[in-house]
Amino acid sequence: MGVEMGMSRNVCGIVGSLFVVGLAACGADPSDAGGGTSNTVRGFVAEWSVSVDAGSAMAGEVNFTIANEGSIGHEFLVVKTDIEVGKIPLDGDHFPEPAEGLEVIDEIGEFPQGTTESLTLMLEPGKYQLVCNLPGHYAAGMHTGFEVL
Ligand SMILES: [Cu+2]
Repeated sequence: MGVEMGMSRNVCGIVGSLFVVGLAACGADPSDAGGGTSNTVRGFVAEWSVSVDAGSAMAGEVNFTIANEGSIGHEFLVVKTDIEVGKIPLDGDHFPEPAEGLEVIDEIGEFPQGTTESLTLMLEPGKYQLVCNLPGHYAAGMHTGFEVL
């Protein structure tokens, strides 16, 4: 799975979350799972984005395999929150953990560029954000929405 594919899938996922029709259209094309539902999620972190190849998963065990495609270290947090994507209130250059209105389910701690890490979690239904909360990184765009159905 290439980087460029992951990026396009992420865009599709955002559209799909806004429009049910878009979600169906994305799911219909087997070459583009963006916006689709999968409990085996692949993606990458880089400056300055978090991108995954599925927009949602079914409640239960979800595996995230995340490559650091950037040129510096990043982390990968799975945050359960109803706060709008990208709008978690910051305290300085990052958001506090814990904080009101969000729950950090688990994380891949900072891992080096060029490496891939995996994280398997039991997730309950709800809205999530997949983010990097290193200083300045969330504000720079390292966040994407994810939903557990
Ligand atoms: Cu980062």
